[in-house]
Amino acid sequence: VNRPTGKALETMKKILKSRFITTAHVMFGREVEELTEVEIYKTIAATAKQSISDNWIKTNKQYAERKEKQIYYFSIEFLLGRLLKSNLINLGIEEALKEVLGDFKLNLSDAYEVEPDAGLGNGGLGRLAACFIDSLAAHRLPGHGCTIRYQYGLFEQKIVGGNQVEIPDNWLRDGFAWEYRKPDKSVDVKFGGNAYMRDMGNGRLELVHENPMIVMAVPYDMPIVGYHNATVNTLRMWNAEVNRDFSDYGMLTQEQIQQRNDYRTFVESITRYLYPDDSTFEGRRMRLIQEYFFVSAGVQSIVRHYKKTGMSIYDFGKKIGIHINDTHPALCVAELMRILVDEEQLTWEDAWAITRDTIAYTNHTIMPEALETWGIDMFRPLLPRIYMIIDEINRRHMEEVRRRYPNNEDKVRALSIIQDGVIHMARLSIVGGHSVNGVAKIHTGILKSTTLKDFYDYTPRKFNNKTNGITHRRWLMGANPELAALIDTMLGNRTWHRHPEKMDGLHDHVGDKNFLEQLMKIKRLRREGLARYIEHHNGVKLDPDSMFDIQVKRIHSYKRQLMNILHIMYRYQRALSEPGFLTQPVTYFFGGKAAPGYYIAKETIRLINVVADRINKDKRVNDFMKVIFIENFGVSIGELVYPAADVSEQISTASKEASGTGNMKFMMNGAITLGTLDGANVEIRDAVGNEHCVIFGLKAEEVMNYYATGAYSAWDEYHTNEKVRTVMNQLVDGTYGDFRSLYDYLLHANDEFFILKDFNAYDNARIEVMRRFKDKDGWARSAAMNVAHSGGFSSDRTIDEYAREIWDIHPVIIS
Ligand code: 26M
Repeated sequence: VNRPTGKALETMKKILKSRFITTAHVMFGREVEELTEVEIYKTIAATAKQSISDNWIKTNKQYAERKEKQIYYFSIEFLLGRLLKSNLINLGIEEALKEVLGDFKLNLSDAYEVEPDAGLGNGGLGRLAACFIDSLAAHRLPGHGCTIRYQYGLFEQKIVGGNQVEIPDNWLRDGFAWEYRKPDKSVDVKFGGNAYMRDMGNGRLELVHENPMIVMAVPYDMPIVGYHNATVNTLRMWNAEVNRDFSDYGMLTQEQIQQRNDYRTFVESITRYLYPDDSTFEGRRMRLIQEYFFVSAGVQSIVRHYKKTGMSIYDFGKKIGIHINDTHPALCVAELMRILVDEEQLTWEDAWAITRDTIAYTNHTIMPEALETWGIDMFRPLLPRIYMIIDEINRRHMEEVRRRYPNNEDKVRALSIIQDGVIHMARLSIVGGHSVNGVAKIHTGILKSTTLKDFYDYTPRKFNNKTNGITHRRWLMGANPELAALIDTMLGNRTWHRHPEKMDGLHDHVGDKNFLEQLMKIKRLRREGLARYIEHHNGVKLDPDSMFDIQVKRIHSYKRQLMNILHIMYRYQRALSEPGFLTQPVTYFFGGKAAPGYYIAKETIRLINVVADRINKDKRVNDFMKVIFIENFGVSIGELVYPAADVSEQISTASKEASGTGNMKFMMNGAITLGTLDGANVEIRDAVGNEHCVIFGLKAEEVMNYYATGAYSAWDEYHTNEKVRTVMNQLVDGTYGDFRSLYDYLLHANDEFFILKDFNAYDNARIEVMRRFKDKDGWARSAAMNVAHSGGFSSDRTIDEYAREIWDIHPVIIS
């Protein structure tokens, strides 16, 4: 499908216009001229839905008729952001609608801003899931999402007096335009009670589950629109509600009334809110309840739908794939076993073969404190039957391990799913599936050699790498339409829209002065746009010709925002004592949320804001440096930020960032990576070459050696490195108030992320970046090289690899 022009465009406009008017009448009983802002947005969304619904119905029908294998991507987070613009782009009607609205003196961009972000995720993991479903539909692949419909998404961040304050994200307040409630597809999810096997007398055992608490899971479906094709897949979000036959009438005793109230309170709390922590595992009971709730509802509804197609249950694994995004949906393994054994009456062996064929798992972290484990004490009373199943899976698994490694109880312990009273969810995911993948080459390498070494030795063929990607439709075509148009012009076609790897054709043009000039013009335009936003929100005026150096991501020690701000403090202090020290104007940006209970992360935010305030008011340095904290960073603000960047800060301690995906968004928009050899930075460096990025710091191997030998001392570093000592002292000598917590953290935790150790290397790297920025032509060439080689980081490439190498699914052409 190509963009309509001429007569086709006129016809499309006519249809859209009449739909738009009628929709306003039907939904609001108003003429278009009378609509409020929110009503205009909703009318546009409803108009777009009319272009979606036929294809959605067709897609579902044809998937069922053709009995194609279907993939279900289970993720406890889908960080979708706004959907109107990306839906219009994918439908190919953005231009036409813009013109139709123009006839009414309405502005489409204004309407975009009315939509709240669907913020059902913390960061990288949730945003990856969102990019993946976009790419699945773009490639006509039969793949769907399964998640929780949180009533409150990730909190909104306000900065008050330099501190982060969390405001509840009531994103459903005005209703969510893209969801369809499907009460007839509800399923029951059971918690608690008593589970045991009863002898049927005929030699068969039967499962009995007495007195469970029953929660009704109601699905809300969202259409996922393919790019310029007829595919519309589904993201199913589950909502917890009180059971069907729960009602408030009848004669009840005080005790019964109390019980009912308790039940209602419990049920309504299950899908109330998203846990705002993506870095440390806390064995919170409600989180386990959320996990089982959406897993059980999702798997039950998949099996129910599958059986309706009439295919044999023995073919389930050939026709259905279930992907578990990190371990949060790992209970899919046990839930599928439960359904196959208890409800479908399969033998354990048959059920197990099917389950392993069906399930695949992605690991997203090596950080030990993030790995999920559940104590049996909490787990068993809550999910008695699921516990029995995991115990049996493990018993059989252990038998096999002992056959393979006789008299090696160390191996048995390392490979055991249940160890010392806790269930290891990563181990369950590996044993219960046929594929385990990491999210960047270096990350997969570390999994194999270190974190999951015992499992790699045991089943090496399960392990594979799938380097992450981002959808270029949202992050380039949507966020930076001028740059997309320039690429169209330079390549002479739009083939890259569908085949982003074709962007590498730009490589032949990096010597073209006119191209580079246009590119730099667009970068300047985007910096102006961000500067306008910041002036409005922060009241700070910025120089759009300064170098925009940006670090936006969740605040976490291993991502080292602290190293960044300490280095800014160091340069500021040098500038004050050495006139002429600063020669390149730089604006430093930070953005990101801290988990509400993460004290060090919150103190880091406070330090950034205090330093920013001081520097931004200091006339002596203001022509050369400003520091900005961007409040409430998320998907929508990201769309404004990534295109404006000159320098992409990717400075995690090597080995700690599994992949990163912000690094790819920056690169695709022509920023130069200033980073460590961590996660996908390594592959970005390989794609652009050392001349077009700046790499510094300890290597992953060196970091891991220091951990293994304990040969690093932060105290020694502090005492021998004057730059480090001077700036560290400013945390406690009153220069910026009291930041003893950060000072103590660095020294007493022995600088666990090598901030002090990497400080000088970072200093040199930043000097190198500024040196390169001064060479305008060289810089433009580097920016162009980054754009040119970013096509391989489209999630379209990633999804093709999953489709071929893990899922074995194929495009289905919807006609
Ligand atoms: C789990 C249990 C309880 C509470 C919260 C969680 C939880 C939620 C999200 C834990 C981790 C979560 O996300 C981790 C994450 O975002 N990891 C990132 O995944 C990206 C996509 O693969 C990578 O690019 C990042 O490097 C990785 O940090």
